[in-house]
Amino acid sequence: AGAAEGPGADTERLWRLAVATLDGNWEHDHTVPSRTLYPHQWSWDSAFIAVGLAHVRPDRAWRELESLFRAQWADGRVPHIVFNPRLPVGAYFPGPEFWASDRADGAPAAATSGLVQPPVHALTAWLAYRRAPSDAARAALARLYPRLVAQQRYLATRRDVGGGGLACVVHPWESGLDNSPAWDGPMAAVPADVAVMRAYRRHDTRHAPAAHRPTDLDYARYVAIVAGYRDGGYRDDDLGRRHPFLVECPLFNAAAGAAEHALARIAPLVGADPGPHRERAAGITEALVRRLYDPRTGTFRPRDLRTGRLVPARTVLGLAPLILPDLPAPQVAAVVTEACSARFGVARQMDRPLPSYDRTAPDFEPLRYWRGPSWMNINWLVRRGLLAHGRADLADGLRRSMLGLVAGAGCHEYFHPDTGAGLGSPAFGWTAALVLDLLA
Ligand code: 9YW
Repeated sequence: AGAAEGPGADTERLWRLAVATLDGNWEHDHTVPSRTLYPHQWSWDSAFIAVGLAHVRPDRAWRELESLFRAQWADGRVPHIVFNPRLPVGAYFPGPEFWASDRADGAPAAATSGLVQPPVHALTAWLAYRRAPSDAARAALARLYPRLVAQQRYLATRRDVGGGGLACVVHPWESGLDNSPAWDGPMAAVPADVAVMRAYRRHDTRHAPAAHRPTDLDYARYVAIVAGYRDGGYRDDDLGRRHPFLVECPLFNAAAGAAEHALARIAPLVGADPGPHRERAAGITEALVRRLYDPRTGTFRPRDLRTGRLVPARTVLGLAPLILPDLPAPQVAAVVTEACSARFGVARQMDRPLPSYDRTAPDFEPLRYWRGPSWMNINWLVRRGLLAHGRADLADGLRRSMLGLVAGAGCHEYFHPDTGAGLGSPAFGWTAALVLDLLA
């Protein structure tokens, strides 16, 4: 695209498209992932979006993060959805009435979900600051710092159900990769009745083809897990005995480790001690290698705490530990090998986009959400990881592949991993934000 006008013209066109997408999704103090599919505020979306905003509207980057953290719970959890009270009842399913955060101890004034998402916020706050440092940015960082620390403390204490130094996710939604094949095993053990879903109306399938989304059985289980957690007041004590889904995820924990590295950089700017962050970062990296690395296959894979075993599926989640600057050399080499294998196809010159799942697997589904399609946020994290470990050659291949997707299809939510066709929402917040970061 744009070849006739030259690369400069194409860059200009993508830049304008991305800025227009972010502006169109801006909603008084945050950016919606999508006006149609996701009309409220989502946690890790806001984190990625802040990186893009820092390039064009730095004040909004801080408003984005601060509005999210205003909805932090007393125990430190940052909810995965903050509901916009200006929207009508029924604007999203499951909505505030289903989550009933107003009935839970320690919930904020705003209506929120009771789940979390991967803690990429400290990393992106640091990157936003570095991109546009100013007195106002430093003041915002100083206000955010104790909240970012509380977020980490929540995960390191209440969520270390396995007792091995990693946080567990209690719902596939917490992983950010809802219907990843990684969750098939753990999800199969969750009792649920598809008939329950008939009492509700799904929101996503009103705006996107059902074949591109999780199934009704997936949704029945999503809802059942939330209902149980909610009915226990979203308390985390005793989860090991009573909760049906408990998994240690390599991406989630790599994000937590990267957060400690970022907090170590932020701390001196706000008059705090970086030492404890460095120690915690080292602890998370060590625990990730010890608990989620499988030397037999040379991969990182989630651990199902209900069975004690690593899940068999090889998904893009396993590439995420590369974002840890202190990942030991043998694991770096193994992850790069996995990334460059036929499963994921990362290369200096990529012939196809990075998929979310092993493209050689028999159950690879190029259209269905996190079971094959290519996603910009994951590409962006893997690219950062490659840069952190001296693989600028591969990072550059990934960058060109990412820009090619958006040049060809626009700021879609996800992309067909063979053809690059746009899927899901056509005006998606983090896609726009991360494209700006690539272009800048
Ligand atoms: C949900 C908003 C969210 C993303 C998730 C994605 C999907 C649905 O949409 O989740 O209810 O959480 O899987 O990663 O944050 O874009």
